[in-house]
Amino acid sequence: MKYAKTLTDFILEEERNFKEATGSFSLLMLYIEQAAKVIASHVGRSGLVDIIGASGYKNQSNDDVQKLDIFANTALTESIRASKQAGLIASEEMESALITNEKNAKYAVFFDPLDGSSNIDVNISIGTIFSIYRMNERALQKGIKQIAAGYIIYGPSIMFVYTCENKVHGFTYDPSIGSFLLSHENIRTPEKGNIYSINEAYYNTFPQYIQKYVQYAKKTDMKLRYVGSMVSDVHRTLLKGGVFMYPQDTRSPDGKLRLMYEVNPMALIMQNAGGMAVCESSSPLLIQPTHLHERQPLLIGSTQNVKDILSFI
Ligand code: AHM
Ligand code: MG
Repeated sequence: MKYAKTLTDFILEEERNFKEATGSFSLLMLYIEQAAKVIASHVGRSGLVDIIGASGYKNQSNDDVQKLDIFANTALTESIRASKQAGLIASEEMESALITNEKNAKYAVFFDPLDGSSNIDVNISIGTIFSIYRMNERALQKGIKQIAAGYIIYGPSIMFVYTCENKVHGFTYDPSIGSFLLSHENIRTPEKGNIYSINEAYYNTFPQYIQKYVQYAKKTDMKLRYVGSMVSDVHRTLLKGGVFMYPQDTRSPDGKLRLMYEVNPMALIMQNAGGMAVCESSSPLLIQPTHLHERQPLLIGSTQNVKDILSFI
């Protein structure tokens, strides 16, 4: 039987490659992995809520179930706190950042606990996104300072994808043993793909260069795919190539996606897989965030496809 490396093995092995490693980062990652499993198990039973009722769901403290995105937020926050490695925790579901009492903690963690949560009711893939920085006097650092970022996709199979040290790896959950197994080592996104992904219903509100690109795409052999769940759309783009777009438009001049929880972690993953991400014309990773819940437009995917869009500016 072939030995399959688990995410836990992998994280610990990576740690051994760093002479100065103290184990602190690995510990944080292992607690995030644990929270991902708890969230996955709840997401997997979300359709049963009307049948078995709220009492079918208990969290670790035995409280009754909350809305799934609030549950995911609590599960991640509690798990990251329990690791004692984070000095700052912030999420799309929290009004302000949580400063923990861990004085020597080295890391700051930002996350979107359940992205695309409007898709839960109709059994469409959703995800969790996280982003890790070193603690700094400045709570909001540029995306380029992320030391790791990742997402968990709750789809037909559950995957944990993360980037650290310029590499992107994917792990698929095996429920029979309760572990994520290395299934996609060193993911490289294709240089060019034939799928574009955008909510075309907003076409009339898009900036002109996006409208021109969409018109151009329709004249090529490109296909349109849009799940409306960013983790799913970006995951497909990462593996198959192409481009995902959530531009600014006249309804939302800054776009919809949040810089700290959605745009920056995905941009780092895509960049480290050899792809490209831009806000309008430059990398979101270079933006100095001005507030926690800041939004930014995003074009992300295969380098050639992103460049094609920029050529219409
Ligand atoms: P959310 O964080 O409230 O779930 O919103 C983000 C989601 C993304 O997953 C997705 O790409 C986008 O909203 C879809 O928005 P729209 O319905 O405008 O196309
Ligand atoms: Mg979100």
